[in-house]
Amino acid sequence: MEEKVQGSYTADNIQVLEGLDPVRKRPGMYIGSTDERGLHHLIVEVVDNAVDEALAGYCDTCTVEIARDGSVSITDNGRGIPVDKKKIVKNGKAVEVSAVEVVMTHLHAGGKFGGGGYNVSGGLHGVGVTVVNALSEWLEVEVSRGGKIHRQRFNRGVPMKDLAVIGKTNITGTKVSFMPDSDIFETVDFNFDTIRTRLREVAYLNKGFNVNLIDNREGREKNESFRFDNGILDFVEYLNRNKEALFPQALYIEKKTSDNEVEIAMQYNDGYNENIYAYANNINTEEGGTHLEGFRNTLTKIINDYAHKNGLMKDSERLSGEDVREGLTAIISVKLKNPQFEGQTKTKLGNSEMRGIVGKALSDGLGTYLEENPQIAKELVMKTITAANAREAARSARENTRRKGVLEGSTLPGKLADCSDRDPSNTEIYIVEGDSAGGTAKQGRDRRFQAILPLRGKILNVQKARLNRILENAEIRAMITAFGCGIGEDFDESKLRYDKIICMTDADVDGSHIRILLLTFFYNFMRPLIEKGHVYSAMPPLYKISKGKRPPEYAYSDAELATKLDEIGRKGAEVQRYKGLGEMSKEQLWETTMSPEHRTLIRITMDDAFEADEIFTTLMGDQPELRRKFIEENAKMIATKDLDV
Ligand code: 0RA
Repeated sequence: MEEKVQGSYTADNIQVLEGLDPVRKRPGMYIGSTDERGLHHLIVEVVDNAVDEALAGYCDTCTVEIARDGSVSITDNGRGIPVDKKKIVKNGKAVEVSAVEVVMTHLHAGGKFGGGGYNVSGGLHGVGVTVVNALSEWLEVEVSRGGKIHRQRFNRGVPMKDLAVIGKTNITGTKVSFMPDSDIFETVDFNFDTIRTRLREVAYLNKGFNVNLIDNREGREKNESFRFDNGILDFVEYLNRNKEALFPQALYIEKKTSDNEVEIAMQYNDGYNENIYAYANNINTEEGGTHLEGFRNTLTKIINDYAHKNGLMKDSERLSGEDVREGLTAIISVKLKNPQFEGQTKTKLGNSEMRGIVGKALSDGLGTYLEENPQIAKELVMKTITAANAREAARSARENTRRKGVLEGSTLPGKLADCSDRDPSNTEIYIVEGDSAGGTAKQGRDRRFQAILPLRGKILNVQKARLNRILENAEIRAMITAFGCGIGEDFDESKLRYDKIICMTDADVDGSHIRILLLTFFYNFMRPLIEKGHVYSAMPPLYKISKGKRPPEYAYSDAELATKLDEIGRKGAEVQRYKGLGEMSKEQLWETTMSPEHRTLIRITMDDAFEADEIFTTLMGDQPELRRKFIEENAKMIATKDLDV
């Protein structure tokens, strides 16, 4: 029911009616995209409101529940959205509606009406629950506040009725339930794991905050709860869980003022990667910003100062930022009143004061820690000096290899059987596992355009070695020389000697492992090769099926073997299982795996390579069980993937 307002009203209690049509017309502008990512963003938007309430000190629990019908509800125990009446102009008329309705139907009205706390308003965030309402087939909001339960329902952002009281209560809070609009989203099927990852992050970033996730969908029933009393300290220990830590416990620094809050957690491990995540108001600032700069600059300064002051390093020497961050896992989380988000994806913090605030917090916290723990401090400095020396060694190793022409490809490796065509756009190189398969491939190939490079055994895991060792590795040097395009900063696609780089490994677990190691190397040192689509995986068959006089058939999986046997009849059929490529005759290898006419090649995407790299960087550590499982999965994935030639 719309009530007419009598008499005059002042400008400041009139809100301009901004219909929700723009949101439905250009959803991407408000939630980034209408794919799975955008869909899950709807939940994030509502959860952020609950986190806001938590930051303001009014809320400690948030529950996300997926209903049987696929809709989602997010419940919090915050103050509840205000329910008092507001004067607005609606369809050209001055009317009074509840604050709930204003929040739900007016863009930018979601902001708190005054009051303290930090406002989450970065990037795509902060558009709030209004956008969720606009993009939902239906949305229902239930507010417990002032002793009463209130409810209102909307269809595609349009209120069905006014806010109504439906009962009594002695708690406060908000429950928002919604069904995403399938006219807008490519998919409306929520993924438990995607939500889980984000909720876990929220729980880590807000210590003591309880987050529950419940899936009630038929056959997918599941639930999980997160609460981390040590917040980002627990986060860092989680990230380092498979590594050998240098500090017995992660270092935690916290500094609060009335205007802002800085938290830092850090722990070194025995690896070589830098793993630093920076957040501002719970938003992952992927593009970095002033808080990250403050952290980095100060870290370099503190460690150099300590090393000089304690005679661990000559005054003339200096550790670089990279040296002091080698093997460092850290989280920097800042909360501030008016965050400025900049950059391409609005995930770069711009508030210049945060540089000094984070720097000061770190120098106080880490400074004290180093003074109080001289043994650890010394170990840490020695580690960074080792890193500096290794970096220097790598630089000269690179200089050397360059001088010797290895990186330029002037002296080709002895094991390479090159092709005769010199036009790179026509040629391809097969990276083959082992000398035996290499031999067959050399005999079976078309030497005009196909080159063969056999590698001995497993190649080096580049995630577990420093650059100088990587460059000393014979197999890696052979690849660098054969490809001719250099590595890292020196990479030059125009010098690439082959159009296709084809990993031809056995169709077993070891073969998968080697392929992943190769991808990890390409991803880290020759990434444009993958980005430009030069890297492929060959598909050798697993089985040969012979029967009578008919030409042999090949199967690439157990499932395919079964289907083929059904087709041709099992009786009299003979099945040979290939244990390795080396077991095939050169004719068979050509026919099944190398001839452009018959073979199947799988182009490796950045996603594949990223996944491989990710596994070696963070997931596997030294857990053989996990590694085995992953490799088996990967073998399956490659075998079942849509194939394109
Ligand atoms: C506007 C003002 C206040 C709280 C909220 C909105 C609010 C919104 C949502 C959305 C989901 N959960 C929420 N909880 C709170 C401040 C209320 C006050 O000052 O009492």
